[in-house]
Amino acid sequence: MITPQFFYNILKTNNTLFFTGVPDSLLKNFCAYLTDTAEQKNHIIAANEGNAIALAAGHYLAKGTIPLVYMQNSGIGNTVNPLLSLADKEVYSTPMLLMIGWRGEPEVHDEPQHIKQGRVTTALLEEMEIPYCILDTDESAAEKQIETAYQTMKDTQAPYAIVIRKGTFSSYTLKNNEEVPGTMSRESAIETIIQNVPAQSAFVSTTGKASRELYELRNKYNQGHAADFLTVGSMGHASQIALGIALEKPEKKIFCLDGDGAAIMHMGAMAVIGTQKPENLVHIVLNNGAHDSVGGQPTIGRQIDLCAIAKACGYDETLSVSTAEELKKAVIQTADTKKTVFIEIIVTKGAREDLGRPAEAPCENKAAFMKYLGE
Ligand SMILES: Cc1ncc(C[n+]2csc(CCOP(=O)(O)OP(=O)(O)O)c2C)c(N)n1
Repeated sequence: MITPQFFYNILKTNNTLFFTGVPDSLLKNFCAYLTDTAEQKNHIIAANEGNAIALAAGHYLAKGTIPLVYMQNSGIGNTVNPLLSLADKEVYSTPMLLMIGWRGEPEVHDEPQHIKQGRVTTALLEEMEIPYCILDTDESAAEKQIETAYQTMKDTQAPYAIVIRKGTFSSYTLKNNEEVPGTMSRESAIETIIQNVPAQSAFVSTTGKASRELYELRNKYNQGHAADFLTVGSMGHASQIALGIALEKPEKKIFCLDGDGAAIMHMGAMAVIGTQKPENLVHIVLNNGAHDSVGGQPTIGRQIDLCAIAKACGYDETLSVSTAEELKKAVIQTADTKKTVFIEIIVTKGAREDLGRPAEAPCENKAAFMKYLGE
């Protein structure tokens, strides 16, 4: 195993002093070390991975030193355009070190949404003509690989990727673990919601633990899972899935259970919802100020006014709640309103240790959900 400190020090020796990206569970020990060690202004958690490439490019333009961009492999899709335009050697030729967590590595057990992404990860890099290595877990071998990475970037003036397997970094516990105020847990908020929505409502839930909690709560209340589309991948897109359904099924209330990290990742979606104004869509953001599902790294969710953003985008009604009573009232009210509603729920970080995962495959979820929508 490699210590996060060892990896960080080699980057520092090579004058990499600016770090940006979107967190990943496989990189959480390194990201935690980064949060504790790098100057705050030199470590920026980006809204999405494509933005991280652009931020890194801006840093390079201004400073001329090679930045690091970290991401889960599921974020590669968000980077393809800026990598092939902004960074590519046939366009602006911008060197940057990419650090990619390899979920779904072949032969390593993982969740359904990671299997294909994991299988094609290195092939995607090859197609984009981005040289890469798979980081060795032996420190001296890893050091040589990183030297090769920097030498290649000097020669090509273009990106180089380091692919990180599960278990590559030794554990590191974040010291600067900022408290995020709140009283209600995400799971209890979801429980309050599903107990108070109108009959025949449908749900689209976001990537990560929110969907797992919704799934477990349906089991707890013997409600079945047909009313829920669990967006296991496609982070940041749940609200547009919900919009697509809401426009087609005006007689059904559609609830989107979003995360703050996910909503911020593709925030333009809110502008489209606010201008389409479906009268049956309730967009709920469970705001814990964190990327809780991949290690609790901070988001800017608590530093911005999500309700004001929704209002400015054209949502008819917006409100922020932080207690179960307020939430219950807000959800019950949606039954009779013919409006586009936005609800921010202030929730705490963290989840149950024994949180399960859906037993059905995504395609089974889709088939049952489509049948439910058709009824
Ligand atoms: C494009 C993409 N980037 C990164 C990830 C990894 N990822 C999965 S869940 C998650 C955090 C989501 O944060 P938020 O929406 O705030 O929900 P929370 O986990 O806090 O409930 C991340 C970064 C991903 N699945 N897809």
